Amino acid sequence: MFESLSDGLQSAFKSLSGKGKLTESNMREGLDIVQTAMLEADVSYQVVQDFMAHVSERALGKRVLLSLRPHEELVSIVHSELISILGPVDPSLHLKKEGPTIIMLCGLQGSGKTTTCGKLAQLLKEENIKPLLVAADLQRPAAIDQLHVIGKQLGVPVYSDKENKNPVKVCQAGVEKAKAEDARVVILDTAGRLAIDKELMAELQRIDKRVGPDQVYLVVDGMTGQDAVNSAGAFNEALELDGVVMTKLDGDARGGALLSVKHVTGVPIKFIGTGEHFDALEPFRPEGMAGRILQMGDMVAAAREAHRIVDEKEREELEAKMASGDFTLDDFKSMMEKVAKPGLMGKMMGLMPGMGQFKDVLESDEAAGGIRQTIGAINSMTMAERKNPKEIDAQRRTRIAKGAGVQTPVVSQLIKQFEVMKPLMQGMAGKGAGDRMKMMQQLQSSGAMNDPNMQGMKMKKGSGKRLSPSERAKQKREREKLVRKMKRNRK
Ligand SMILES: Nc1nc2c(ncn2[C@@H]2O[C@H](COP(=O)(O)OP(=O)(O)OP(=O)(O)O)[C@@H](O)[C@H]2O)c(=O)[nH]1
Ligand SMILES: [Mg+2]
Repeated sequence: MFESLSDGLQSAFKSLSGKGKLTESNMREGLDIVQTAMLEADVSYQVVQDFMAHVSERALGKRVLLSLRPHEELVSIVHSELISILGPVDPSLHLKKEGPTIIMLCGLQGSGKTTTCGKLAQLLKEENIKPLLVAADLQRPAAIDQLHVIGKQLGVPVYSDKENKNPVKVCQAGVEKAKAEDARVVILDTAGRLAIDKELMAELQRIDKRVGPDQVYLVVDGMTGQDAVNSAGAFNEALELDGVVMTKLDGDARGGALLSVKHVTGVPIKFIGTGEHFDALEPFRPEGMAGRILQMGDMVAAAREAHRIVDEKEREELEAKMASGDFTLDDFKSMMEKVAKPGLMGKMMGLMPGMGQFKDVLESDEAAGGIRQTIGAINSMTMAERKNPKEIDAQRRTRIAKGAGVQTPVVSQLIKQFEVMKPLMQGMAGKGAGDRMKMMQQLQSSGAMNDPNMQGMKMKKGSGKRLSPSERAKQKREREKLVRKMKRNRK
């Protein structure tokens, strides 16, 4: 996720860390690298300018320049400014007490609307809330079948009417069906188009007016850059969005859409899609995301992922252990054996603080070897050591490393990582998905939202017009020119 943006920011911090004494010009160099990284990630120019204005103002302050560790100060400034352009987020679906809550998903063609319908249904099911999906995409006959396939896979009812050509009528009938079947949430899967067109907007507005959805979410493909985000502005003007679902962040998204969308639509991202499977939807947490971008990891997401991997019964056992604080390295080992599926480990590691740099290694062919090393290290510990890794001193570490045929730091790293993880897992254990969401909310409101910069920050709306290929090419050329210029200036 956002590798080049992350790498760019890391090199900015590195450029400062080697300096003995920091001057304003040193810091400006570092800031230039930050700005280049943002532009190269295809973040909207307006957003980059606002962002840099805030970061520079803080980074060039005396306190930072006189600090002994200015690069760390810059990391923390960039971190908090990233959080402020991404949030604050309200992750609640605002379910009504009485009657079904209607959620409408809209967006450009192929952005992931139908898949997200399935993911939301799965999330609701995990919370024992009954959803019903409505096939309101009447543009493609296959769209209706696609939703039925998803419904079958998830065991969730789907309403459709192939005879009816009026999406408003289909949605209304779907809501009636939900009432009759006691479904608590109705999710409308609407039609996408290749470009913004008046007809589509009018159709969505008719559904909005006549069916009255409680929540309207825009689904945006996170792989696309800022030009896709421009179209988001038009959706917001037509529909008054309640939030954005940003999909495909598991691919090689550069981050442009992610960092620009709130600025353009005025509404923050509510959920992110991180895979094609139905469990790959996460409530969006700006501070977690800022952490991931800065390769500081996201423990909450890692813990959540871990919960999803183990099956129900094991999960109960594991949760009981975690809740009582009995979670040992032995349990960690059996968890490792489970997650030793290709790709999964790298994903988890990317989410853990300080483990970001191992992600590439773990995703390579050596992945299996790395996991084997860890498992081997645990295997050469005594049971007492596995129960109480705090007691493993330097001497024991060396012994364990020898026994497992690994370097001593492998063992140290493992113990450290386990100690960080344990209290967090204990906190997350025994909580339902709803409670976990609440915990995340608490985490979120724990200060990140008190940022004074957020208040009164005016949202500029995009024109909503999709750029033509030649306009896009021109924009790209200009951006590249700017980046080249900045690189030259640095030399
Ligand atoms: N990797 C990845 N793929 C995704 C994600 N979300 C959706 N997709 C894929 O994107 C493609 C399009 O998804 P759909 O859900 O059909 O998109 P849509 O917006 O309903 O498309 P239309 O109905 O044609 O407008 C499918 O191949 C999905 O599997 C995601 O978070 N990650
Ligand atoms: Mg669809």
